[in-house]
Amino acid sequence: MKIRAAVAWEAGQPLSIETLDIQGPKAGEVMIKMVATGVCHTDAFTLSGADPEGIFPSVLGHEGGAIVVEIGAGVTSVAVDDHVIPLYTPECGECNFCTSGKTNLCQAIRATQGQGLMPDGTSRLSFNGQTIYHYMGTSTFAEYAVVPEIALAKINRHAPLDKVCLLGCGITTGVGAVLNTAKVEAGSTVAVFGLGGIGCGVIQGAVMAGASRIIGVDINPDKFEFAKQMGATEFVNPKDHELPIQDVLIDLTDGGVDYSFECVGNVELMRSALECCHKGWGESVIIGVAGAGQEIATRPFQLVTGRVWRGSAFGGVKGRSQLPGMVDQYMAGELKVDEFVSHTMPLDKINEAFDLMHAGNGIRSVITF
Ligand code: NAD
Ligand code: AHE
Ligand code: ZN
Ligand code: ZN
Repeated sequence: MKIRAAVAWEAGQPLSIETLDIQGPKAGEVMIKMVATGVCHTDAFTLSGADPEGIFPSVLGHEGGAIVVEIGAGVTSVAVDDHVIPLYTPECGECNFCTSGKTNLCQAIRATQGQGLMPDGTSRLSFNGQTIYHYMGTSTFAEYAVVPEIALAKINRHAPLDKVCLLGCGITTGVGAVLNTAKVEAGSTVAVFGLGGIGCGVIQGAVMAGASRIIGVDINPDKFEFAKQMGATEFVNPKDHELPIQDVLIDLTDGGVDYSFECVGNVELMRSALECCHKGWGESVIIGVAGAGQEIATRPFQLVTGRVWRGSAFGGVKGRSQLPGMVDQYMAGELKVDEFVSHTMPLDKINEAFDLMHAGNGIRSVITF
């Protein structure tokens, strides 16, 4: 079948809209028709060439909302017409990661996913016979995608896919990092570094957890208004201060915050986020993704004296068992999603979504098909 897709031919170049060939689903696979997809900073990160796992040419995108159009042999958990969110963190329910009770990082298909391939080691996408690689097992910047069955969360069919697509990454990652990874307690003080889609998801999670103070940190003051709307109680712009930002936050909170979240992908900021935590108990969660070769540093004394450094992927959320419930929470008015959509545009304008992100304009762009 012929489909339109935004192809990343090489690092650092804009996406190019092409007509690709897509093969139907093999055993254990499902073909989905994309209704909408968000554009996450991780897509821009990979397109930039900084991702050690970046493969070109590929179809990027991992924040989709879609409808099942064809199932491969042996598929039982989804059927044609089901509404689904593709999962870059799948859930097989059987691997030792899934059964550990300690992580959402299912490893059943992680190796091939990282190689831009389906679990059988081949791609379903091509251009005039040339292989085009999958991305994060989802490749949502295309009219159709073929994904493994274990990488689909079946959701409420009444949920608007052009909104809940954002639960495929950004909002879920932020909210989940607070509730699942950090397990923030009521009354806690929280600092959020980076007030984009992820940071504002963190703010929403912190409000749900009953945090007493939620301090937003960003170098772009245009981000403060939406963050305030989400529940941030105060703001710090590092550009307004000569002192290191961790010292500013320690002064502001009488010794440091209970929890901090790095939602930028900047290794210097990761250090600040750790060091602004309270001696004895403060915990910092790294969510931002840093480029190839970059490393974090701090004095070990920071950890010896009780601060904790953690990381979180997809907010610690197990996609097939937990994401449908988050969609239902949204439908019940308990989770904000619509507000995160700043711009909506068709696939052929997708490079504008990347331009808006780089310009710091808005929170999320959604591509509709
Ligand atoms: P975004 O572009 O929407 O937001 C990033 C924000 O960081 C912007 O508001 C920007 O002004 C701010 N910022 C940049 N430099 C800063 C600095 N030095 N100090 C303070 N603020 C600064 O990006 P996003 O989509 O929210 O993604 C944020 C990060 O999270 C990215 O690194 C992305 O790859 C990563 N991410 C990780 C996961 C995960 O599962 N771990 C999931 C999604 C995204
Ligand atoms: N491929 C990169 C790391 C990219 C990364 O950390 N991805 C996050 C999701 S970001 C979504 O916007 C993730 O889930 N990581 C866990 C995993 O298994 O990929 C690298 O550094 O190699
Ligand atoms: Zn993402
Ligand atoms: Zn698994």
